[in-house]
Amino acid sequence: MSTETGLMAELRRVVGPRGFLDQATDLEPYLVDHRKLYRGATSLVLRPDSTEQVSAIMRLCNEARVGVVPVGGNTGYCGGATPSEDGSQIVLSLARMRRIRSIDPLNYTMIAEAGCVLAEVQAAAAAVDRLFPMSLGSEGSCQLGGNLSTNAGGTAVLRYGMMRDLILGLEVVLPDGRILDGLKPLRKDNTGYDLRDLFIGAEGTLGVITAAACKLFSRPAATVTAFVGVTDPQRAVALLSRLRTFTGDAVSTFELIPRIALELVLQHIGDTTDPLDGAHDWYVLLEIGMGRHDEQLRGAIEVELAAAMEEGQISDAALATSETQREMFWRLRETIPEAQRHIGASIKHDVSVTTSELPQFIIEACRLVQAISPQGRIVCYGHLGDGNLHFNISRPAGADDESFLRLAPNINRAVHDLIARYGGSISAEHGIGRLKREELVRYKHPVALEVMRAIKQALDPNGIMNPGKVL
Ligand code: 2HG
Ligand code: ZN
Repeated sequence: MSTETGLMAELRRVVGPRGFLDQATDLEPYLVDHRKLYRGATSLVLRPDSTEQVSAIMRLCNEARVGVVPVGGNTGYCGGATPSEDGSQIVLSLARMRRIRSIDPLNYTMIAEAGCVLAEVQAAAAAVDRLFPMSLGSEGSCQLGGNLSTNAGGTAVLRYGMMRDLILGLEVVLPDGRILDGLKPLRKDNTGYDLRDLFIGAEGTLGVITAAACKLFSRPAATVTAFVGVTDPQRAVALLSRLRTFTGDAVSTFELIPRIALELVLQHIGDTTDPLDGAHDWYVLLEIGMGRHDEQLRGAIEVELAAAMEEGQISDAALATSETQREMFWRLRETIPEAQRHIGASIKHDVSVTTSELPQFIIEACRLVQAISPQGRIVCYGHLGDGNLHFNISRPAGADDESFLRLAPNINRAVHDLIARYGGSISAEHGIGRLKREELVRYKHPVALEVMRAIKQALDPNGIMNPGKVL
């Protein structure tokens, strides 16, 4: 930062004292990523409260060639929002831009700013009897802008899609400060290249998303939540297909959970009990929501699950009978990452294959990992309905974190090479950030990489937008 003093003074003028953090204690929370994989350095965090301020910041930083790292709730898994170690980059927090600018229940749309916490967006939709269906473990702290920039997935993708599918238009500040106003809440707008999709999933490397026109949906009048025991993932896949057909695609959640994950949760997380008698090798947490026949929905699902049991497709099932029980079922799934942290270091993979091939993938991946770490504890769970697995391995009981983590490169290579053979993805929902930059080069099609680099060069020729991430 050669012109640091002058630039600092100008930036302070733009955002005012409330938006200008330069004291060590204030900077600290922005230096470490959620998984504590990276520790960066910075001398400045800016917290603008309007798009115009973001625009002025970007213009100044572009002129001074200073890197800018946008951050939302800092709950990402790949270090995408952590500044570099050399202290040369500025952090840009959108947390003060948290207005719901407008809601149109008849058009089923809402315009919200990037700093809105996801739970606030959900609540604003609910207040007008609508649903914003994006739902994930960190929804109480993650922000809309981060969800957009990482194209978040979560637990309702099966029915409603990923973040990309939930957005109609964006307002983006480009690296040179120009404002790209694409905030039209239109379902049809066939006027050339889809610029919106460039910024979703770009992890802040092409511009700063400041607001979004979000799609809303009808709230299901009735919801059935079930916890099901199955002998293997193959049967779980068959059950999903059965219930999708039976409900006319009203299954919103279909999460696969192995016995070991349930045991970890029961052991380490409070207010949890096993909903089923006896142990099962695998479980499914599923949710079905419907608008009509609500009084009959529960009965119909019960009958269908009983038939599935009769035919040996499932081993047991419990339906939540109250909101409290429903929350407990969800806790059994959502606290798996937290429960896994209790047993030491883990090596994580966020992979996807087709749902139909997922059971075979699990078998082969387990075999490969066991050859490298025979005692490693495989905790493989996730969004079966999306073909997305969190294929995580915890260190062997009694082993030390460090020696286990030394196996990470070998294990990553084995799992990702297998994924490549399946034509799957090495990052289904967590993005690339810094963590998977080299993996992206190895596995992404070379022509796709060339196009990505050309887009980056066209929009950010000075390379100031979240430098060192994704590409
Ligand atoms: C989940 O589905 C998250 O719970 C986190 O994507 C996955 O911790 C993980 O590996
Ligand atoms: Zn997940």
